[in-house]
Amino acid sequence: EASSNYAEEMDYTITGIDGGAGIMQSAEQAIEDYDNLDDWTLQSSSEAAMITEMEEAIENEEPIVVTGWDPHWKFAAHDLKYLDDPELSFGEPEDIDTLVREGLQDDAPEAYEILDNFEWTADDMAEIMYDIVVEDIDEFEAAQSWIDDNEDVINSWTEGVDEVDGETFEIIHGPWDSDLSAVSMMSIVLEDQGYDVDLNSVEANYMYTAVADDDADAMIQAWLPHTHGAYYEDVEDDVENLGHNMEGEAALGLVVPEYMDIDSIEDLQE
Ligand code: PBE
Repeated sequence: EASSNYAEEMDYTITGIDGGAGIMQSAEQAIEDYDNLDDWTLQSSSEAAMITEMEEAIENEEPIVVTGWDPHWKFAAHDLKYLDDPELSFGEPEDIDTLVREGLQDDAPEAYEILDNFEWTADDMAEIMYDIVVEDIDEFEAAQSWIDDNEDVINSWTEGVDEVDGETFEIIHGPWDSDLSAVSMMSIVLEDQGYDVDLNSVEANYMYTAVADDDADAMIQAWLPHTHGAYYEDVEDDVENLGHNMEGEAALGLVVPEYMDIDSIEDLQE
């Protein structure tokens, strides 16, 4: 059978990303939840390194299992599929929330209102991400061209909001392409409003503590309730959640190339 050597060929390894990512905790959970994964290990690296390994495997039509998520450009660039996850180790499709520091409404009511109004779709985000990574366009250029094409959407966030005069505003984000696309877009929107926006990238858990400790004004990539659930729980009382900016479209799991003839995490060999 074609699939019989997959596990050995992959050295019983799931190719992951940076250790702080929520999806890595979910993948460790999957190794616990599925008996057939007892002998498997999760390899951590970075999103870029994972993608390189995945693209090398695809080039050679070799098997590979990676930690994968949506929105993400990889599904537009390659034929990939999620493995079924009957144990829900990776949770159900989830939301992406906007979190701000306490007191922001008083200190920066204009930014607060825009962030409160902010909502978009997985397609919107994937479009910017694709331009940045696949088309190799500068992130702010890619974000600007999405903004130019979506004036109505932007107006629905900014309508009636006063301009400000060069106040600084700090957005904290994680080290992934999804975050980069979203914060590049929001930084342009806030700069157009008159803010001087700083973007800072940190490991996942520090996004949450930064907003809770007032070291950052906002984060716009809280993947909840599952992926960042543990990080969120720790700071829930010390941040303000402005609700979903994307609803029910964030999905996570183990992802393989279409040519692998398995469909479920349960099909990975012991
Ligand atoms: N991700 C992208 C992140 C959230 C956004 C799925 C890699 C994570 O796992 O924490």
